[in-house]
Amino acid sequence: MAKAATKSTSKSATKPATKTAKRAAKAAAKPATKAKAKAAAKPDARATAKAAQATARAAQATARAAPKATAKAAPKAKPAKKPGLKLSMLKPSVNNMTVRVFARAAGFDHAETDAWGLTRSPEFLARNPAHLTPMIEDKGLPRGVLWESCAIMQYLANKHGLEKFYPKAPAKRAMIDSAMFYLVGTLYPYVARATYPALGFPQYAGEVGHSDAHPDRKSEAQKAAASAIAEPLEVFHSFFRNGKPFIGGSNPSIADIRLAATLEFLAVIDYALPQWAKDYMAAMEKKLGNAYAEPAGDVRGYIAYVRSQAKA
Ligand SMILES: N[C@@H](CCC(=O)N[C@@H](CS)C(=O)NCC(=O)O)C(=O)O
Repeated sequence: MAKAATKSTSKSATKPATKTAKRAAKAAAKPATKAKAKAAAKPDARATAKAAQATARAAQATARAAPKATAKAAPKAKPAKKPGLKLSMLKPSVNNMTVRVFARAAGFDHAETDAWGLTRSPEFLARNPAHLTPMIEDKGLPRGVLWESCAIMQYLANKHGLEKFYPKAPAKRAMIDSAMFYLVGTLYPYVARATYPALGFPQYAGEVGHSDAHPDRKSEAQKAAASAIAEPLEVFHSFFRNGKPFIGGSNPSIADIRLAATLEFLAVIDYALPQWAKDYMAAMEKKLGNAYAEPAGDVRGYIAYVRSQAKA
């Protein structure tokens, strides 16, 4: 039932309200029984109202954008934003911050569900046996859901032709992919080992930090990881940015969003970022504005909270 309503809403929202209204009336008139008629009318009525709102919004936008000479021409109904998207996320996480920043910067009309404490529930596991967030739900996906922050950004950028964030040209795209794989495979594990103990996040099985080892050994492992960060971090500067403001050139790419979000965690250990990295993060925030600042605020708020707890 909920599924049918969502389907009907998103489809009809892209069509003019008059057509949708006609269809709704036709559909409501068809069913033989009263109960059926009620059930059929409900989602369509909601869909019609939403479609009417979307059309009005689109009409306003078109009217605003129209040059004077064509101002009298009938406004073309277009959805103001990209179609709705469901995102399950955890606010303190930079993996999640990545997709939250991207979704805002790309103008998705997405709904965020806080999955705190729910990722290992039977309902979540049935959809996502890896119990990982960020996770999006999209009916075009073979299994209905997708996790892994970079894969989510790649998918959405591909699906909606967002070349500004993820260039189509194979060589340019390869650099973005390389930067993201290098981050997730090499830099991030160091960042996790160095920061997760301070963040109060569990580490992965097999890690010293996860074991029964003596606290001194755990502290050594944490320090070793923190000192290992500098080398791969420098690679993003010297190789991937190569004198440009961002890995993506003059505009942030999905690899830049992934990198800047990752670096946010380092504040929890007072990591001494090189000046270029501080400038780079400031430039990301300046360029993306609230799209960056709002999800970053959740991560920063969590860091401030754990730090205040540590002091108390
Ligand atoms: N490589 C993944 C990492 C995702 C991840 O580790 N997610 C954590 C939060 S930071 C999570 O959802 N953990 C919940 C759980 O394992 O139950 C990505 O980039 O999306």
